[in-house]
Amino acid sequence: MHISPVLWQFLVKWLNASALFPREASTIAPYADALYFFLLLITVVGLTLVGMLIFGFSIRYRKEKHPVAVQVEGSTLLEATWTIIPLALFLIVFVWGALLYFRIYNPPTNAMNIYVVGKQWMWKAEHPGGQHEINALHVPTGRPVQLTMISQDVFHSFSIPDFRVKREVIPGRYSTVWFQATTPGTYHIFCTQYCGTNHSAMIGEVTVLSPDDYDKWTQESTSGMSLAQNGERLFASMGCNACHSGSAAARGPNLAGVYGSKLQLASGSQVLVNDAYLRDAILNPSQHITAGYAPIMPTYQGQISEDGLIDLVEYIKAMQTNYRVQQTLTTSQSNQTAPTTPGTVKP
Ligand code: HEC
Ligand SMILES: [Cu+2]
Repeated sequence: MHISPVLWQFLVKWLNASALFPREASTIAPYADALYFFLLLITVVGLTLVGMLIFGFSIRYRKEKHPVAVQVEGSTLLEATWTIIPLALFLIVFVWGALLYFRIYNPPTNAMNIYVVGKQWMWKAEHPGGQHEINALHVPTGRPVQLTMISQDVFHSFSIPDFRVKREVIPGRYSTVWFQATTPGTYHIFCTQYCGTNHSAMIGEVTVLSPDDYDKWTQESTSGMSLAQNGERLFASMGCNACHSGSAAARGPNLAGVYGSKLQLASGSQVLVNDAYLRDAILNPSQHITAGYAPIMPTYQGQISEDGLIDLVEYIKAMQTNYRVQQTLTTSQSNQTAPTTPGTVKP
């Protein structure tokens, strides 16, 4: 829907100034608000119409003028009118909402990915470059950012009202959300699903930086190890490379290039290997056996933290050739990775 830009800006400024309405700080925000204002508009029009009819009829058909009630039999025209107009309005809202939904839930393919782990009661953000943050998230303007989120305990819900972004964060399953920030500044992060005693303290701050400042921030706050590098270490220390050595004689399949591919399973079906599949393959290997291999991989349920799983997933994603794996085999060193304890950031 096209509202005049001047009217739109006036409306938004006025709402922001009255503190009734969050700021619009992402590319999707004006679109979400347009639908919201449309809903508000038809609600107000409907309310006014019904209110006026009640008022008018109660004067017109008052007791003095119509002492005896008259039964009115149906009018096809009237019934058709009050069926078709609301139906049309609801269909407009449905189609509009569906289009917006697909836009919000399908991240652009060039989106940069940041992991978010929710737990009672904090948000942890993990950048591919190895920057770890707690109850904070730094993102650049002008670039689509996808969040791959998971909970370590109960259901949470990740919300940035100023970006019009909100998505459930679920134990045992990755969910994603994306946005593109437009204006440098700081914005609230909330958990919008009651998740226990300190739910109200499960809040944080998104800091939106200009691309230059963001690059500066990335360099200054790196832990020196990318997620994939952490994953490489973990891969060695958990003994994954005993089977996934990448050599032809290995007992497990070569994991190089598996990410993003279609994997043939022993059951005959095919699966797309994405983050969720990799995580599941590590935790529940017996659920989907790769064709041509024996079901010998042990489950790692309860042995690797969500942070560790993210590291492994990032490592397998990054593993396009065997080169790194072979290197790991020869320099196999193990330290890593105790799950982060509350309040501390991994070094
Ligand atoms: C005892 C040998 C063994 C160990 C140890 C092992 N795996 Fe596996 N893995 C296999 C075999 C065999 C398969 C194929 C059959 C299946 O799907 O279970 C497999 C399948 C997989 C898959 C599915 C993708 C594919 O190409 O089939 C992933 C991902 C994976 N392993 C990751 C890991 C990680 C990460 C570790 C360490 C935490 C690990 N594996 C430890 C033997 C092993
Ligand atoms: Cu929560």
